[in-house]
Amino acid sequence: MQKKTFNISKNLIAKLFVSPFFILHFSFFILHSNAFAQDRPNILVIFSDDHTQQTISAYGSSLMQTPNIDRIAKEGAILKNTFVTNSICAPSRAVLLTGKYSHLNGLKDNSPKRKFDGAQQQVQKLLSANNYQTAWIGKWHLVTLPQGFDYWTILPDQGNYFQPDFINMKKDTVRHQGYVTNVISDLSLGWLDKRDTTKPFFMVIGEKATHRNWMPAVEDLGAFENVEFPMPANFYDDYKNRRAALEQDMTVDKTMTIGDDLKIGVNYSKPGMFGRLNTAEKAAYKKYFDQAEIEYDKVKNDSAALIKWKYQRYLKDYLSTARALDRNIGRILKYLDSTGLAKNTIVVYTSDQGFYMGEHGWFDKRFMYEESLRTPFVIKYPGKIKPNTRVEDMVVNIDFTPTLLDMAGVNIPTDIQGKSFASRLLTNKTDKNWRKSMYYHYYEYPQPHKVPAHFGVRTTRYKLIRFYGPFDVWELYDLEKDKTEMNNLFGKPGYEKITTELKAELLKLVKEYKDVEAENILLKN
Ligand code: SGN
Ligand code: CA
Repeated sequence: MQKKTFNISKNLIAKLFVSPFFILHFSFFILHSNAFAQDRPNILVIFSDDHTQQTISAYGSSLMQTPNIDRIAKEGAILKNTFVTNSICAPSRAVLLTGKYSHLNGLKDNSPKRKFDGAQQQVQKLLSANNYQTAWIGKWHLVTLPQGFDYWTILPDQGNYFQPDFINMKKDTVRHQGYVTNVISDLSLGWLDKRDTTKPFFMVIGEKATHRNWMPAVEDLGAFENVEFPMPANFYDDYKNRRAALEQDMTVDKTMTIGDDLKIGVNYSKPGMFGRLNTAEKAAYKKYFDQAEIEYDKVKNDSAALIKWKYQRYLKDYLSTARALDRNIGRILKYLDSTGLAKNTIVVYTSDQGFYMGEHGWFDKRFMYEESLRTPFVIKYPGKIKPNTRVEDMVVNIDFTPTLLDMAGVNIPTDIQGKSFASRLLTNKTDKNWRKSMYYHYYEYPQPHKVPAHFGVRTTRYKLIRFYGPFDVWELYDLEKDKTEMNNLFGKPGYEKITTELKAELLKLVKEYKDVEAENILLKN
């Protein structure tokens, strides 16, 4: 009996070997793996802060044009459904470095007490071990200093928009003259110029833009002066049936300040972010914001008019910082073109998470709702990724690192929780086995912004969220019928079956990703 089985399988194997199907796939595999291993690409990741899809024209935004980000998408791929695991800065950076969820990489929130363990496995170390030269330049925000990079120079904490300080590898703090986005590009291009050209490079450019308090470069003051931005339909959300949304402290109306955020009546001689402007910058800021103050004075005693004015001012400043960001991305792309590096360099543009541009009346991020759950992701790799590739599959930021390792021909360690989507990008075919749901877990409560801790699951159609901490509540959304997540369906008649299914999916993901804290909460009720 055993012998017969062996004969059959031997026969089958022999047939398979000569089948055109096998030859095609085998030769594809050989070509594919050799292309990666022999000619390792350079990898450049431009990682911005709080830059959201709603403000990027490649994602369909009409708020502004972002020609250089769009160029990456046009020459390569745009990922339409990219999500983060924990919508906040330092945790997202830790996910990028490790390819693991916060509960495993150890960085659950932005608290300065929670230090990132740099001794752990990280993408730059894996690439270094495969002959890469590695660098991180710009915002870092992980409290402990970078480990495993050949070169780094980082902003302390959040950094400053003007005359930013940088901590260098000698641990000295050095002040640079200029606007932060320009300075970060200068330092990045400077490193590229002096790098060891015998090795491929991996560089992350950590941008400060478009983070609060949205200080534009002098040349971008007034860039959106005559524009009236449409307010999102749910700007005046009353948070009905959504206890956590009612709890938050991140509204344009109440949380956003007239002074530091909207730059009215600020003291330019006090040390701090405005005190850092040089004489010419102070004069330009004063001239521009004195004019804005005239408009403010007209509306300050009329709450309905004031909130509209705040919204317009918020967008003007945020989008102006995005303008300098996009312009600097253009500068970096031009450098790659002019040095001939472009043809063998993978360029990724992404952000640590999305952001609210007035949806639900908010700025900031944190919630598992669409605007902050999503993050932009565009990538080009000339000759390998077809121009204008559109990926609709659900990609999560744990997938970034394994994908880059895969493209570099480096083995993906089995403890990395993300999956490579390299073959999706290179073949332009949808993988039927790709994930159909994603898992999210946010922790930082109460300060700042009072968003209760929560975790949840998102499928292509539904989202189930479990808030915990100050109160235990569930939320359920049908994203097909309710794109802006205004109608919490949890507990409503007719939704019992889908709720049970989503709870089972959530428990499955929690177990798969080894999130013991969430598992214990789910098992209790
Ligand atoms: C600062 C901001 C917050 C922001 C956090 C985290 N306040 O504390 O609004 O949520 O950073 O942002 S500010 O008054 O100092 O601007 S993150 O992008 O680093 O996660
Ligand atoms: Ca951020």
